[in-house]
Amino acid sequence: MLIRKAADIRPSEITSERNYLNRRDFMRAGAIAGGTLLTSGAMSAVVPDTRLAKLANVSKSAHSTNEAPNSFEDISTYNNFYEFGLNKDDPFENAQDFRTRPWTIEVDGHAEKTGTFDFDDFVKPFDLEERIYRMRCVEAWSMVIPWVGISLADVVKHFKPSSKAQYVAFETLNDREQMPGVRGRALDWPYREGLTIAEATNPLPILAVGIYGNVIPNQNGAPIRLVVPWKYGFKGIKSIVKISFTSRRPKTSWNMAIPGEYGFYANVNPEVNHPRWSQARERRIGAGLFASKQETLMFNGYGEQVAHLYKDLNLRRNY
Ligand SMILES: Nc1nc2c(c(=O)[nH]1)N[C@H]1C(S)=C(S)[C@@H](COP(=O)(O)O)O[C@H]1N2
Ligand SMILES: [Mo]
Repeated sequence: MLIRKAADIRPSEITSERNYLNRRDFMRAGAIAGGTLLTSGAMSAVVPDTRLAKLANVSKSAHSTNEAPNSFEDISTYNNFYEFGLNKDDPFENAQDFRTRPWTIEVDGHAEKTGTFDFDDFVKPFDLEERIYRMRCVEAWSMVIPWVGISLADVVKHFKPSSKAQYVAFETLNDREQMPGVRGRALDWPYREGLTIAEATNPLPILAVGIYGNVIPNQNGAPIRLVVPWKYGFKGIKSIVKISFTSRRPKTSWNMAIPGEYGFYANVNPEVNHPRWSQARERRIGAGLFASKQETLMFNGYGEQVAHLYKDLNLRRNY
């Protein structure tokens, strides 16, 4: 993970690139709207990208923050998704034609229900909720994102894991043809992440399928990605194709790549600095070039809901 200079953010350039709608985009909008999750009809005025259909039956959540969400522009053009390139605007540039249908999710390991499920069938049993969460990247920037997603705890319970299932592991699609970053060796592909079963059944984590009430943009991890708001952003694995219930702690991508810098737990902690920079403060994307950094909160401000999970853990060692 690299730190980008503020000068790398170019909202003015991005705006002009977004304001086109070619024939293929139009056809894709039709194809997406045909999915069972979705309604046809008017697009939300706050979302300029007309390819992203509106999600139906989304309820509000008591877990949402009332902090102002970042703009759709910020959320969908300033991304980390190394499969599509290393610069913050690469995922926006390179993921436009990424195919997210048909899409299957394989569930395996220590659970009663396993198998390979079509994306729509996978999501259908669960309630769609809007969850407005802070996201704190380990690189010391942050955003507030109005996700739409399903409760990971509900998903885990649905597959009926056995007592052997101590962890939940996730994998991203690994497609050299569609993902230019996978042809490079920035990470050992596929991107992998994992949680303990206690973390995965906490009420906060979601599998997100939308942003701002609409289908999630490709560059944010379409069609389905993990969001764990009290952990550094890299735990939020994108474009998930596999979920495994394991008895052993799974290997996770950034821990494999640089174990001295990125741990398995990766709980947001302003008191434990990254070896190369402080984690005490963060730059809120969209706050303006002259805004001062804000203080980073323990567990990203979600301590009341999650601190109990770590009462027997040394948080300085298990960062
Ligand atoms: N598959 C995959 N998932 C990923 C990443 C990635 O490179 N590949 N980057 C992570 C990092 S470092 C962050 S901060 C978040 C960024 O999510 P966003 O672009 O939707 O804000 O995605 C995470 N999930
Ligand atoms: Mo990140």
